[in-house]
Amino acid sequence: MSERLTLTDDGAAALAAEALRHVASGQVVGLGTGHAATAFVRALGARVAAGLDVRGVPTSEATAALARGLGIKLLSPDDVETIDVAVDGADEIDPRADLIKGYGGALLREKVVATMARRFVVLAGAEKLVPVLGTRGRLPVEVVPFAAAPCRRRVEALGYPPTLRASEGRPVVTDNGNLLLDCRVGPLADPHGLEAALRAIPGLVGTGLFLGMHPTVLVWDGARLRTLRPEGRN
Ligand code: A5P
Repeated sequence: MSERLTLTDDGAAALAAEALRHVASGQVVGLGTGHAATAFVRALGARVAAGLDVRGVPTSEATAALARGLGIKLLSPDDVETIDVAVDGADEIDPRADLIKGYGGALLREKVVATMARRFVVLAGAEKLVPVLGTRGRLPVEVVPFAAAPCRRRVEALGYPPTLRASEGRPVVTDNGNLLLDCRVGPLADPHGLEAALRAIPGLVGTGLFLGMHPTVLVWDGARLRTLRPEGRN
């Protein structure tokens, strides 16, 4: 997959417009994080300004601030039992529509919201499609600060050298007050096994593997939009 291809603002807007077709008045909507999700939140905000009645459950403080500014009323996972539809981006999408997420750092809240949703809609440029998860070489995981060092050692021992995510010389702190390890991976032969192994590490509270969630994946290929037909699903 070419790293040169990136989702243009026009592509993101086209994906966002299509995702809006999955939203109805009165619904609770999960609001993702990142470029594509931001385009959706902006499009949803325009609809809300025109009278659409929805509540949003944001996956990050950045998305919450954006949505609030657009007049979208917000709820937290505490307030609702289910979310009608969640809309988010992804960093890798395999042919079964399993995902890697978290390059933007919001993986834990994103997974909470996605798993609460009756329908999960993923918006992505075609550059995010990979033959096998891990192809882009990076899997983010979230760890509590107290356990950062042992988590690093345990992840390294599994064979996935981790790098503490930093920005301007300081560790990146998530909206949950945690730290991020970017694990160096290759194409993953057994993502479910890796998920189980990682989640067994005390202090590791989330991974960027989004497996078996059966999202509806909308893909922008630079000229047109299509819905992914996942392998193994009717
Ligand atoms: C945020 O943590 C991520 O999971 C994003 O959803 C993902 O990185 C996709 O973002 P873009 O739409 O910005 O590529």
